[in-house]
Amino acid sequence: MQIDSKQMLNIVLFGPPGAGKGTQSEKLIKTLGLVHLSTGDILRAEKEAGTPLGLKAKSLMDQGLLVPDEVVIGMIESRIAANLGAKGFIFDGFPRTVAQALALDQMLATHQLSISCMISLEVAFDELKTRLIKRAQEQNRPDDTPEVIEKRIQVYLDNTLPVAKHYENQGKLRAVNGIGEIDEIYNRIQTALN
Ligand code: B4P
Repeated sequence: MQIDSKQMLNIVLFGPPGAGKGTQSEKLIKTLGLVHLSTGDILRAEKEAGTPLGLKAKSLMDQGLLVPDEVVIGMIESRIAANLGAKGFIFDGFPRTVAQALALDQMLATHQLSISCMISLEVAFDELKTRLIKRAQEQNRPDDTPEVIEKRIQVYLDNTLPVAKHYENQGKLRAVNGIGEIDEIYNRIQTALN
């Protein structure tokens, strides 16, 4: 794994919608003490607060579409700048397009930082749909309806999957089987990080 000159551990947690990025991030931040940057969580907080950004994001998110690159890039940029003394970052749900990945690499480079590795959670689409429909019943998220789930998976295939190739080309991609018990998957991630 590549650690930058400032010895920060910067992990991209990657995967399709419902792969368990948020679930595994929670465990990783506890053990590794990294700063958690989840664009999904930040956007949902903006939505709940009814900010102009949240209102703009709401209709896109509820349709399963991506929020514009410049919006999410700006959100991440300010949070990196505010946490330069941290042990490192977990980027959860970001980058979701190649343009976001290029922007992330560039903004880290301006602080002499870089991505250490990308953990890609691999989960079959049937399992993703089952998980998200279950979450819809538990949490009532408007983007977890069957039609919107189909759209989110299509957006993932069209726009997000090429991001894995971007980090594979840099020798940073680690694929992890994302099916099984949550602790079992977490152990696989730890093995991949070691
Ligand atoms: P996110 O919040 O990133 O949502 P996600 O992909 O659905 O979630 P995740 O993979 O984290 O799944 P989770 O752990 O919750 O994005 C939501 C929306 O925000 C996007 O559609 C987009 O509109 C917008 N957005 C976010 N980032 C953006 C960006 N960078 N650019 C543009 N737009 C952006 O797990 C899902 C469910 O599975 C949970 O219920 C969990 O309990 C369950 N689960 C987890 N692991 C399991 C396991 N091992 N077995 C069984 N169930 C499991």
